[in-house]
Amino acid sequence: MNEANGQARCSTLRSWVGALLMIASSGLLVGCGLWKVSNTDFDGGGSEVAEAAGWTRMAASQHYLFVVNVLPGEEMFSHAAHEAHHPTEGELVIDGEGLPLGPNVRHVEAHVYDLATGLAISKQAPIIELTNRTTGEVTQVPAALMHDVNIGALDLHFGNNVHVAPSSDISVKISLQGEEVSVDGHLD
Ligand SMILES: [Cu+2]
Repeated sequence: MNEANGQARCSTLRSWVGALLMIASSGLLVGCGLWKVSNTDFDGGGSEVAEAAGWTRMAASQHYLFVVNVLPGEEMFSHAAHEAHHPTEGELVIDGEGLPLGPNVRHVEAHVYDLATGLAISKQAPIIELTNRTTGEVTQVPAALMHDVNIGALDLHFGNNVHVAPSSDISVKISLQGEEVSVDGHLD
């Protein structure tokens, strides 16, 4: 292994250790369930009553770490649209098709990491299913591969824009290679 290779591996390992520490610091690495969850809610604009505009959850299965974000809808750009318009915010779709924005559209995404290597999974798309526990509606989220136009490849993830009725409790189930996690949250 040459020195550059060694450094690249070392920095991958460091980011993986960082992710583990984030999980551990959430205080939820207890018990012996198949998966563990960490919770971070954020509001839409700093109001005193937290409006859940979105949230982040982490869960691990036997071989994968899943970081699930539910966000306000994001504009998604194909390579051609990205070249033509040079957007300063939104997401560049690498593989698949981005669904349009609209009323009550949320951006549901899953960052999936191989627990053995710490590297982001990009070759195999997970199945992403959103269940609205308030309305009973079940939505398959087409797993397009994308990353933020500013952050670039470090943000590689799967997901899409989907409609979610306001004031809903939702569950997001992610399946990959026979392994499955599910995370819950509320959206105002
Ligand atoms: Cu995305």
